[in-house]
Amino acid sequence: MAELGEILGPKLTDDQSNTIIDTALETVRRHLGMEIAYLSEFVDGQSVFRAVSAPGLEGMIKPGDSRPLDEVYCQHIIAGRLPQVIPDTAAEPLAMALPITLNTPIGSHVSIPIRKADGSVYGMFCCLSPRPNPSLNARDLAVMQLFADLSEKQVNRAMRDQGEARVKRDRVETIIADEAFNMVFQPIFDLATSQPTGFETLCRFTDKHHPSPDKWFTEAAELGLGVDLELLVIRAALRGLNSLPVSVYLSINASPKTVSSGALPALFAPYQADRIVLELTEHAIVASYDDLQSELFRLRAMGVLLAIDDAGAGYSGLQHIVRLQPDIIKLDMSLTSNIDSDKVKRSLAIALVSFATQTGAIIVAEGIETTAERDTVREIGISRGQGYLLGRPASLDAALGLLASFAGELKSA
Ligand code: G
Ligand code: MN
Repeated sequence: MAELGEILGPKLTDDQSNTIIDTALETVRRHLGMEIAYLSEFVDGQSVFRAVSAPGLEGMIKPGDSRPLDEVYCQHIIAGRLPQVIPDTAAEPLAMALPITLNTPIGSHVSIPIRKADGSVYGMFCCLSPRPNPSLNARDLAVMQLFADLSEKQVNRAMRDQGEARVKRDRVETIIADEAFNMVFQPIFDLATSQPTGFETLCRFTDKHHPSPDKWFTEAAELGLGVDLELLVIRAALRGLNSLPVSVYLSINASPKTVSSGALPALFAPYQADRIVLELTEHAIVASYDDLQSELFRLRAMGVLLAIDDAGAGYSGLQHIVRLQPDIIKLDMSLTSNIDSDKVKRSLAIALVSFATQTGAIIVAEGIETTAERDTVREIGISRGQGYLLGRPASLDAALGLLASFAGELKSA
């Protein structure tokens, strides 16, 4: 695949690619002083014109038109029954025997087969004139070959991109159809009591094509399947609620688009809404704050708590926090990391704690990996923490085991 990528060069848009082919056709046609140049594709026994340069002759030939392969020169040229360069069709008995030669008429003809990456014939790069063109020679063919090669590259590039898009779509559709993922649960601790108070549900896909789960959500979103995938994952995450004690909440991730879709209240309805925290990611672009706000209002009226995820990660500043007034602010792990030794991060966290105190919000420090980080965030007044030091994302059984171990600790205390 990498090899093919190198041969075809960097990605171009379809428009850029079409412009290259159109320019190649026009250049060759003018160089040879002929009336018509086209790039065709063979489809189901037809020669379909994909690109055409024939100023003033649009009524005769235009992109999308087709001719039966039996009636045109193409197959005879590929089989070697007709030469690639025909300065005068009158000198070629086979050409003269084809009705198209006199009907069109075709006086001179030059053509080069265009091949797919696997070597099979895609179609033809062709130039023709109603008049004979006695000057046509091998050098003209060599020049035309350069432009045909360039066009061939574009054709193969477009086919590669279409193939990749199809593979991508198949991959995401399979994941959705097979629900090919597991939910894991990462504990969120109350830093004052050192007890787990809730769990963030995180999705782990069985297909490791993308090692990071985020990439699957991004890819699904690119294909217009982002909301479908997120809703499926949220449904799976919620099932965990029934197994967990009522004092424990679940923190569930959703993009603004999924919230705005209006599908969440129905998904949440069978559950105790005040045990659900909805984590809205800060880096997600908000298309309409009005739609988002009205859906969030519905959800919060049900008792759902709102958390802003990845706060301080620097994607969209403090927009969400100011506009949405969340119940919980999740401090991004980039700010927690080394907070014990980094004065600037510490100052920002202190400012957020002050903001949270005044607005009645709770802060959760994400990504705590060391005791020094944990102690620092606790010292500056952050009330909850999450991270590998405290507990890794794990199965529901492991989450229940963790809770049981803490219940035992309490009993024995
Ligand atoms: O964007 P969000 O905060 O929802 O992403 C959480 C991700 O961070 C999960 O994939 C989770 O596995 C990972 N994660 C959770 N705790 C830690 C941690 O302490 N360190 C690191 N590096 N990653 C973590
Ligand atoms: Mn999250």
